[in-house]
Amino acid sequence: MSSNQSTPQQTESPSHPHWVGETYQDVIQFNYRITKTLYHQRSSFQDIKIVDSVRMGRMLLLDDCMMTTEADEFVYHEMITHPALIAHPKPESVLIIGGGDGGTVREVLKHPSVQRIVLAEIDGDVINVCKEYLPAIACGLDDPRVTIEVGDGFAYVNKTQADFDLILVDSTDPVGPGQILFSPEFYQSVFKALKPDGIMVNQTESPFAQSSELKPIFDRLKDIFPIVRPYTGSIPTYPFGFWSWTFCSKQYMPTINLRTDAQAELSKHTQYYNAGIHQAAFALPNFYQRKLGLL
Ligand code: SPD
Repeated sequence: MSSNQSTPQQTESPSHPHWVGETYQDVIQFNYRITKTLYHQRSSFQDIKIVDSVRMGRMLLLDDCMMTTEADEFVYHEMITHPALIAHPKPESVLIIGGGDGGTVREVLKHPSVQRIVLAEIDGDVINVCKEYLPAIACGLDDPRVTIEVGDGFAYVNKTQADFDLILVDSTDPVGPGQILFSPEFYQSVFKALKPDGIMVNQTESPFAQSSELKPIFDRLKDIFPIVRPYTGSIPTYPFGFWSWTFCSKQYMPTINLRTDAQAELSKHTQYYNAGIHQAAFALPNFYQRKLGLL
């Protein structure tokens, strides 16, 4: 969290001075009071902003969309990683698509069985900026087990065959450049890039998002993976504060035959994830089940 909660040093917009925010479908705004803009540049792919906020610490925004904050990043990064890593009997090789801030890498590195992590991130500027301004999140990126591939994640999985135990898709939202990472073609390539008992997890937006966004993604995943289980967690700085991921597996179920010893050891080093959260996260509220056509 920021220790500097004094007078703001820069303004962000004439209409909302000293605030940054995210607009959801032009009908809702989620705004945060900031003390300082630490970095703001356009890369070859997107607008990158790092600000220091009064309440949620430093924040990374890409194209004015909240990606991560120091205060609550642990929820997202623990939940995109640990359920699958604990459900797999021996995760050794992990591919992360996106995730240039490094938070997902940091969590995967908590698993001693993992020998190789490839991070395929399209925007090298995101990696460099996060290393400089969000070191507690990016701290694993220089680990010798990590290979960073700056380039198109879809192209990377396309040329990969049965190579990974896990593929974690830490994408932006399904608009603009991130849209391809929600396509049937991408999911098919991920399926091929996984070993015969591999697992994919992708971030799948808020259960409060419109059914027209959620159901097609769920249906596409079910067309390709035999086991598809959405799960949820609370992330205050993402729109609506309630988020989902989807566990997509060729063989292993998400809530049975877990590595409980590893889970207990891991829980000494997590802030959100534990054995109870693992099970509870896969229990879906009725409104969400209805949106997905499960009820
Ligand atoms: N609406 C925000 C979705 C962003 C998901 N990815 C965040 C990246 C954090 N590593």
